[in-house]
Amino acid sequence: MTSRDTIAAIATPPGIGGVGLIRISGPAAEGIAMRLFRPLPPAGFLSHHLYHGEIVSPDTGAVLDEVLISFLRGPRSYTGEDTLEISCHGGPLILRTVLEEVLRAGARPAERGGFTKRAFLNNRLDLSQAEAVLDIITAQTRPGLAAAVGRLKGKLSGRIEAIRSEIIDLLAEIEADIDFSEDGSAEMTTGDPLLHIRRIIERITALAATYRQGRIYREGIGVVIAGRPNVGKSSLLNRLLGEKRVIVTSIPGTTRDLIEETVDLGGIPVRLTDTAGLRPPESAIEKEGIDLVWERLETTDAVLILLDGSADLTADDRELLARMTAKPLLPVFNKSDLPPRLEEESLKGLLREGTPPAIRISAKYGDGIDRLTAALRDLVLATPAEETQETMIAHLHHKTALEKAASGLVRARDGMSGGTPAEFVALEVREALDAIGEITGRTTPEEVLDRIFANFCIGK
Ligand SMILES: Nc1nc2c(ncn2[C@@H]2O[C@H](COP(=O)(O)OP(=O)(O)OP(=O)(O)O)[C@@H](O)[C@H]2O)c(=O)[nH]1
Ligand SMILES: [Mg+2]
Repeated sequence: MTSRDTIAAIATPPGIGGVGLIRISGPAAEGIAMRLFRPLPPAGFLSHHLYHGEIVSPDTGAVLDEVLISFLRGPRSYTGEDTLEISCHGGPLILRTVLEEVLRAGARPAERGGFTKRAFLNNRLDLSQAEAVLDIITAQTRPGLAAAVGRLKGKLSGRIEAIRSEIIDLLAEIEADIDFSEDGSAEMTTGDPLLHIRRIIERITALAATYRQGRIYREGIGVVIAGRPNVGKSSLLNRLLGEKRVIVTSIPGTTRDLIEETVDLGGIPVRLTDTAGLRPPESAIEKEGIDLVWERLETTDAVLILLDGSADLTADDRELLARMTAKPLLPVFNKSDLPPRLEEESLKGLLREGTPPAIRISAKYGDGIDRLTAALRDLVLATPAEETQETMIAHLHHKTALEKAASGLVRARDGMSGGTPAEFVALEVREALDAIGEITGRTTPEEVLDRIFANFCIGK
């Protein structure tokens, strides 16, 4: 596919910067350069060369900016089309003015993800790779970034294509049987295809199971630090951040607002929220703060319950523990530098089964923080570090497509062993094939494509 129209957008973020980039893709790209750029190279623009000059308004002759431009002749460009890139000075007014001239010269404003969508439609990238572009831009940690780069390089596509080609082989086996039995000469041979289908189902299920991990690496997870006043919640947030972000005092009830900061815990972006200490409030302000905590505890992914390890459990501690029944919890005993009063035993009967053992730390002096971050990581990931998958799916619609494919194949398998005619078995297998194709974009409906590219920024 080559587009008939030409799109243009500012590709750098809004604001002031050293350089601002305007990107133009489509058949008018070269004409726009001819119209706006001076001095024109005598032999025209060579592809993949850099030209230094000015953008001049064709109407007024006014010089708008001194720029560097490059013209990339399709298909050797990101979108696969003729592409013009204008590097201007990075000021919002300059960029807007030059973009307006570009639009007047024959381009239209690009929609979100317009360039990447063209790259996809022109087969420069498959859909999972196009999505990886967005994942790279929004990655928050190194492992998340590495996984996204792997997807852009085609690691996921490779696995999907391998599964697809196995399904195609399977379909061929089944359809060969259909042809065969039309002669009336043979019944369907179920031995081989059945084994084959089981193996494919296993591979699909294994890939679908990487979603939880992939999503956590991509989006991160929310953890609320909760506890009664003065147990050291704010001290812990500061410790995990490595800076004095929040006020710490010995006065109970110091923190009033929810304070959210993202930390990188072993590669997972964790949004940590420091909260007001939970107790019967002593003022209207404190009550507001505490109401916010209970609300946030409803929606968070996991809770770090902080207890003062140098004191006995109080009624406020018990109330918090009693109300925390539904979320993954990590109990933490703070102030390990002081003589201990709390023991694991103290929590007996107060925690849900499966809650990990308490970690002893000193937020003030830093003891036990490594063990705490490891335990938090295990809590949110629920898988040990060494089991991290190389290829992870990170988008819900990937998981849905894989599950759809697996259930089609399960129906085919059951049909096959139950003696269903091969034509019907083949139909189920075809459905599975279509579902798998949605991941790489072979069979993805237009509205799903639109939804995916709408998440991109303009200019990408
Ligand atoms: N000895 C000791 N003191 C600590 C430790 N962590 C925090 N503290 C002290 O405990 C007091 C309260 O600390 P904060 O971090 O403000 O406690 P908080 O839970 O945020 O309190 P609120 O905001 O009132 O709910 C301060 O005086 C801290 O210095 C620790 O590990 N050891
Ligand atoms: Mg505090």
